[in-house]
Amino acid sequence: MTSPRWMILVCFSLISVFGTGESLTIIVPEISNEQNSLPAIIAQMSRAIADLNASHKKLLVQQGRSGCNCNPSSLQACYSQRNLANRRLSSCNSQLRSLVAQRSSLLRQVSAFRSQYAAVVKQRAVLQSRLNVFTRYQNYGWKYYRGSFYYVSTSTATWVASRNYCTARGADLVVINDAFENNFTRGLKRKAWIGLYRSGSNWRWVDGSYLSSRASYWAPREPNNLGNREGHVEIRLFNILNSWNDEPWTTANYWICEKKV
Ligand SMILES: *[C@@H]1O[C@H](CO)[C@@H](O)[C@H](O)[C@H]1NC(C)=O
Ligand SMILES: *[C@@H]1O[C@H](CO)[C@@H](O)[C@H](O)[C@H]1NC(C)=O
Ligand SMILES: [Ca+2]
Ligand SMILES: [Ca+2]
Repeated sequence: MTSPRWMILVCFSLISVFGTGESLTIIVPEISNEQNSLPAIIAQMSRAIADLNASHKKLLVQQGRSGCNCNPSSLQACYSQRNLANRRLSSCNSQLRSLVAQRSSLLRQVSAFRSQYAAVVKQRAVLQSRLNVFTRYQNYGWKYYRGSFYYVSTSTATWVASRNYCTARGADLVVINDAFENNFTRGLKRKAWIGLYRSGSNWRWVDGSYLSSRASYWAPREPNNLGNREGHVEIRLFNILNSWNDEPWTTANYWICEKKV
């Protein structure tokens, strides 16, 4: 988690407003370590800008005056006083501009920080809920492999009862998405139900997707729909890559659940 570093480095910028002993102290706050004090920094900065603005106005008035009552005999002194006033005015001006720029840059940083912070909070919640799911299935004793937890049953049941077991635990019968997952599930070495069934003239997975020809692993001469009764799929020949068979749903098989995490 980034925590922008803010610090109230207090920089006393002494701006002498006028030659005759009058001076103005303006506190210019700068960035440092304490994010908490950001609103305070911005308030201080606004005050400093107001102060500077006020002295700017004084200078303008003073400059106008110094142009007036010039006695021709001391014209030289009058000019130099006026030049001095001009220089002070322009220095005051540039400090004012720089303070205003600093303040808006600070405001931009604050808003960037706020949105970063909100994003981090959101991410944290997502991570926390994923972690909860991980912990839950790990505690059930399910096996983790490439983004899912798997359960292989220790008893046998029909396809429908097997599926009910999985859905009651927030999971479903396994959906075999690729060759890795096919190898993994047959590696469990059980004649087991998977989440594939006949839907009209198609084969469909329990997640609603249709069987893709790129990732189907039918055993030789399957699916054969023997006796026109075979609408559900088991891993049968788990020792070979192409291991699936269609089978009547009432057969008692082991089963494999999958929970994506
Ligand atoms: C300075 O004050 C005037 C009014 O007194 C205001 O219009 C102006 O915006 C101020 N300038 C800054 C930079 O705050
Ligand atoms: C799956 O196992 C077969 C051997 O049974 C192997 O030829 C193939 O490369 C494996 N596929 C993957 C993606 O591991
Ligand atoms: Ca899967
Ligand atoms: Ca068959």
